[in-house]
Amino acid sequence: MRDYLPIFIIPVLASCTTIQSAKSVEVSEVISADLARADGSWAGVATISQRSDGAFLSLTAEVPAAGTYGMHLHAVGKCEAPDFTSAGPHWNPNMKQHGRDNPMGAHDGDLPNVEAAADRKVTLEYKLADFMLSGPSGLLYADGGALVIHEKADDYKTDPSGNSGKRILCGVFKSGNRG
Ligand SMILES: [Cu+2]
Ligand SMILES: [Zn+2]
Repeated sequence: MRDYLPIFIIPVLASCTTIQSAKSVEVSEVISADLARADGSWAGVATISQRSDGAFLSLTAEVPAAGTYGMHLHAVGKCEAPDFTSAGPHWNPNMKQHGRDNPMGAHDGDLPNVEAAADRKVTLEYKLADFMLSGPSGLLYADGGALVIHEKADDYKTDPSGNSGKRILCGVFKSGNRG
């Protein structure tokens, strides 16, 4: 009987490993931004979760019409309607140019375009590369940050903002569940 024992042990160990890795994703911090339109009405929410496997942005929002819209993290946590210029330029702690298709790019705040169908809803789950919340290179450093959605698609190359036009939705990121 002793000779057969290892055969039984192996599947048990394998299933324990699976359970442990599923549990090991820990969320250390979540920040959120309520998005407002130029008239001040609520248009959705964006959250950034700092997890053990990376930082993830999730978004649910309503845009004015079906279409493609540019979206960025901007450097200043201030959304003053109606033009939201108060949110400043794209978040850019590494002093790059705009756009993932720009050889001199990209800004840390450059995000993929979002698309809406006839229901005007946009949703996104996106992993942010090399993202930092705090410290001198972090989004929340000094004056915080903002998520901005623009009236047109971002062309991913034209400095400084991808020809994405006016700012139509804006939300300020602030600290949430720390710890
Ligand atoms: Cu922008
Ligand atoms: Zn940019």
